[in-house]
Amino acid sequence: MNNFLDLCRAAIGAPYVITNEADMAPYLTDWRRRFTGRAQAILRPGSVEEVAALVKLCSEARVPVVPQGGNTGLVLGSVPDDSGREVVLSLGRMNRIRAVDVINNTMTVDAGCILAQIQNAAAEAGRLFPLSLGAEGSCTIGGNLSTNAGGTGVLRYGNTRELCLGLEVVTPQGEIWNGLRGLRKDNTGYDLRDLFIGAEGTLGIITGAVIKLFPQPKAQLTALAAMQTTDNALALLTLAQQRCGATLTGFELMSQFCLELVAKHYPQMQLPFPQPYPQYVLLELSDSESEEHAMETLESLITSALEEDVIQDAVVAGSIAQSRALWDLREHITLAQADEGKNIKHDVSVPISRIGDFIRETDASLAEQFPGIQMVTFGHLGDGNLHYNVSPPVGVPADEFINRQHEVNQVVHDSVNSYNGSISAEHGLGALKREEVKQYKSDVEMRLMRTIKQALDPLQLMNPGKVL
Ligand code: FAD
Ligand code: 2HG
Ligand code: ZN
Repeated sequence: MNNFLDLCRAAIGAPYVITNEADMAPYLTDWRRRFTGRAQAILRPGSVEEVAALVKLCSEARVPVVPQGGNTGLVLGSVPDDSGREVVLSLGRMNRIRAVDVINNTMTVDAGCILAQIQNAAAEAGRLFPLSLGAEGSCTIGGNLSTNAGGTGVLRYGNTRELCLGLEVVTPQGEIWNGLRGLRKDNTGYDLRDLFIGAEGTLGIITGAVIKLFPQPKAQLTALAAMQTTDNALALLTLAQQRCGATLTGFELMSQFCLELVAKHYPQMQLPFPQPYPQYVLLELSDSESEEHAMETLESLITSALEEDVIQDAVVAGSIAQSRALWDLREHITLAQADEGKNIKHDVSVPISRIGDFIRETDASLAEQFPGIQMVTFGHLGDGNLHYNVSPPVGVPADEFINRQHEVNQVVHDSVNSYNGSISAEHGLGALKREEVKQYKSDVEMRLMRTIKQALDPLQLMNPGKVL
């Protein structure tokens, strides 16, 4: 027996080596339906030892490997190319919560655990795992770590990198590195964990992690505030940070156009205001004292913001259902824009203080060069991270518009660069932004990244064509 796929079958069991077209299909197309690749097979190992065995076989046969979690990535990182040579290694079967330590405030998990499953396990243990994003019902912690995902709690709890204390990784040679340490302090040399976090599967396969847990807040309140401009939204952020300190756990910006898209595609979701306003901010407060304390803080913030003319109107959710309804508006923007048709995404960050200027200047340049272009601007304002997305002008076919993606990106990303910002704040580079990033990183930075890749993966078998 020396056929590569037969060896894979022997290593993990024939049912877990998928080669038939219909069963492979969901693994080959990305979430945005921008690309469909081909693969020799989808491999579905059930343990770290099986991952290691498969990676060794891939290394011996020189078969490139594309690690995949929930396949919710937005930058073409989790799907194979169209050569048909690659295999997709899906972590989906590795979905065990391995241990919970409530005194150390840590949880040890398999990389294939779905984020929502981890949030629920933390809640059952009386703790909070604060990573939260629209795809949480299907993305995996391995994918979150590999993209260093952001989400809506970064303002208070940091990116996924900040939520991870230890990793277990299968190296490109098929060795197992057990770095599952639940330590807050460990200065014993280079931080290998931080190399694998955000590497988008190009340096190895994350198979397990020790993640941080937090106390559950006593009360969580959500409010939606309406305002005229993004400068008003920034003024509200400063006010909220002064008044609420660490209790401010969410601060999300959305334009009226974003919410119109949501209302168009999800008519059951309605805006709670009698009239439209140009901008909205969704605020979340998490209070460790009491519901009353949280409500007092929030109401006093809103009263001051109204008095100072920073905001024009606001609603505070009076129940969990109302809070969910407000968050649903925010979390359906991506879905509504996808329902509307193909679009161009820009996941950018600039210093928070410059966001108003960035939007004004870049909106004007785009409007001049692409008349009628429709801006779908929203995002994690508290982190300086905008989803500065664009949809085609009315009447222009999506494919025609997408053909001009390069020109549109150039305008947006040059502007981001002039503000010393980043062209990928939280989604990663994948295959989509791999070439573009070279324009904005120095030769030294690119060379250091290539040196690391070469040292860890000299055969270039781990997710080739992604990131670098
Ligand atoms: P995949 O899509 O399967 O993979 C993503 C990348 O990680 C690929 O390069 C893949 O090769 C690699 N990878 C996956 N698993 C492993 C592993 N175990 N070891 C090594 N490499 C691996 N992202 C945000 O940051 N913030 C958001 O708010 C956010 N909201 C979203 C909302 C929606 C509706 C959608 C569809 C996506 C959103 N995303 C967001 C993007 C996406 O959900 C995240 O990037 C998520 O972390 C990807 O997880 P996944 O398991 O689906 O990974
Ligand atoms: C979000 O914040 C995600 O909702 C997706 O990062 C953003 O649709 C997007 O561009
Ligand atoms: Zn986001």
